[in-house]
Amino acid sequence: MNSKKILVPEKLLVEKICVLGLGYIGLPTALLLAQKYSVVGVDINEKIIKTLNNGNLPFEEKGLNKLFEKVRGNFSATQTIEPADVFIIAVPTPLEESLKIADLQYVRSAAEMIAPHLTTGDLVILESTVPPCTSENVVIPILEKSGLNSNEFLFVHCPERAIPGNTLFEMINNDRIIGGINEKSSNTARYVYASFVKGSLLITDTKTAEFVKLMENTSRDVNIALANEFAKIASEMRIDVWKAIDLANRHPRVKILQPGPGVGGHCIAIDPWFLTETSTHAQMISLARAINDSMPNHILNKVRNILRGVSNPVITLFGVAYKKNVDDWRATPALRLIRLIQSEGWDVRLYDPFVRNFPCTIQTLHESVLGTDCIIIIADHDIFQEIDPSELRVRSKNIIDTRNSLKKEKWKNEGFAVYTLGDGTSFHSG
Ligand code: SAJ
Repeated sequence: MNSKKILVPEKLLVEKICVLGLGYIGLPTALLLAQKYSVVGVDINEKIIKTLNNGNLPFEEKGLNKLFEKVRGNFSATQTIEPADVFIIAVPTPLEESLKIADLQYVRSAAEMIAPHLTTGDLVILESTVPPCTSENVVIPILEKSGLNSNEFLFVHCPERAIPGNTLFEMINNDRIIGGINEKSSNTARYVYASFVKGSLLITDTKTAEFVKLMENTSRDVNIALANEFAKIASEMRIDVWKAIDLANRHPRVKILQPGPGVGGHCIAIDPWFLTETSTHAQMISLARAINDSMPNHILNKVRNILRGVSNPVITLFGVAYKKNVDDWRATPALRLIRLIQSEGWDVRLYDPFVRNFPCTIQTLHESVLGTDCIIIIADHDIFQEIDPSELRVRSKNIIDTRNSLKKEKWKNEGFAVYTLGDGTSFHSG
């Protein structure tokens, strides 16, 4: 047995860490670890590697630039994996849309990349979100192709919990779950994360860790679905759901989330399916998914009502990111709404000052509204508050606010009809 290093956690020798996947989670994690360790970031995307090696970041995130500047001496980016003491897998787990199951191809190939470099006592950390038992049934068997069996290397699942838009703060301050295949694995991972995590590092087994992560995101999805259902019911009853939710949340044990145009992003719209794929008992989870996915249709119904009789309508979406103040547009409900509008044969224009590389053209504010009949706010970026409605050269003055984000009077004073989702007066789908 090749005994490359001392494996007593309290005396652990970790010098080099290899992070596979330099996306919204992998890159911040790599840079936080580079404050203490020598870190190599690996990504199959050549553009990301070049961008980083030229001293730039591939995406924006609060505080990341400053951290990057600080740790650049300890961090390098490459397309090929290198031997290390710790390997962290932070690659995406997309949804196989037609089957509603996890597509594990990136997780598999990351494990395949690690296996030839794995030596006795190395620690492998899986951060990517996966269906329960994936560590045991998929990842560890691939790592064993190294010739080592699972008691010769260390393995934990340590799901990330940070919220895009506040990633660094949450990576440092949130509690984390560490699910090891044995005590030594968990203790070693705890030692590594303790270099930057101020929250508690809570130890469990791998399967429970996988399940906990999915429960967290699923509970948020179900809660948002409930808020969306409340919004529709409140509309029927001419009640302002936003005020009603505020009041209900004054109960000490009630925390209802906010209605909106649907749930996007790479996590909450996807992870709940990883539970339904492994169980025959899931019912509420898929119903919540269906409710949230139906919100763009609900909005379209409203647009149909507003624009009845208008020939060749033009509709403008403000904010195609999946939520406010981020540039990430993965699984954004805007995409579904765009398709629905196009299938009506209507013209759709888009404005989002943050989003890049979107599949449809994004225009400037004034181009996007020129001659439009209806503006719809999808992601309520703070910057939209600065828009002066008197300067917009629209054809018809209609604005739909799916987030209850507008200062209504400002728009009404310029002659706009303001329709707010769930406000009890303006958003009836009939
Ligand atoms: N949304 C609503 N109403 C709400 C809250 C959110 O409609 O009240 C929508 C958002 O607009 C967005 C979607 O839900 O389209 C998801 O946004 P989010 O802010 O709820 O969550 P994410 O996807 O940015 O990050 C989540 C977080 N999980 C939880 O809060 C349980 C984060 O902590 C996870 O690390 C992340 O998923 C992940 O990577 O799994």
